[in-house]
Amino acid sequence: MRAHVEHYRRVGYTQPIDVFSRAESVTLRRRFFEAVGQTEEQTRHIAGDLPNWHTRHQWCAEMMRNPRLVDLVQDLLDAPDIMIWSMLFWYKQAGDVTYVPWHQDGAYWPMKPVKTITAWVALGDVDRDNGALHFLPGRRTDLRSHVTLDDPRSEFTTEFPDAITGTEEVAVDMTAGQVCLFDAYTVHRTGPNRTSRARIGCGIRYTTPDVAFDPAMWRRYQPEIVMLQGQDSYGLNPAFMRTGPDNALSMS
Ligand SMILES: O=C(O)CCC(=O)C(=O)O
Repeated sequence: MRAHVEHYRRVGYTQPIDVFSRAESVTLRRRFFEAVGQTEEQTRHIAGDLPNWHTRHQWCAEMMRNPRLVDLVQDLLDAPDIMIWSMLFWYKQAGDVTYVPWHQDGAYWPMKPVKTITAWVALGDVDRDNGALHFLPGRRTDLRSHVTLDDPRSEFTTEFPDAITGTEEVAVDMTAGQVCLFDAYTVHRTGPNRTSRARIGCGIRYTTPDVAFDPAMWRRYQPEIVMLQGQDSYGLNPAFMRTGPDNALSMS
């Protein structure tokens, strides 16, 4: 078994894996700043989510279709038919005090069954000081009910119910262009950005066509599903199916 699959099956996430070259990651980062109208030198808070650019920007569609990435996702999903249902940019501008509390993604998602591999792409170097991913290692198959969290610095209003100590968690430092993959049951968080370097991550959510999304339940953003490879022989999500971006900016 490939080492990253073995690691993922044991602890719920992979070690950082080289996918995009440094040059590619520089281009992705530049495209991101162009799209949000900011520069590396002058970063600002962006209110709200940055969802589903895979159906809006050609460079994002190319990122999610990167063959090295799809190969990794296929290993973990272990299925020939793969679709992407969402892409979310996670942006922490320089000095961003907000954090993402401990959570399981699947606890928020109206999908049946709950099945997703997230590929979190580092568009720049990421470490504990600027908001790295932290995991609670362990492969889980249950979702816990999250409890209310009343903290203006938290990105979410609920969090994973169990207290987690510093000795249990693992922070994952990444270099630009690396990818960390994890599943919908894995408990994770990110801290604030205490540096003058913007931290940009892109979470690409992959699943399989046997998963049904509940159209009534989505509030913050809706799934936008694009088939990556294989076939959708289930047809469970007609309201969310898309073909791809209409914007021609490519990665180069
Ligand atoms: O990058 C972040 O700040 C949070 C990422 C996250 O929680 C996710 O992709 O599920």
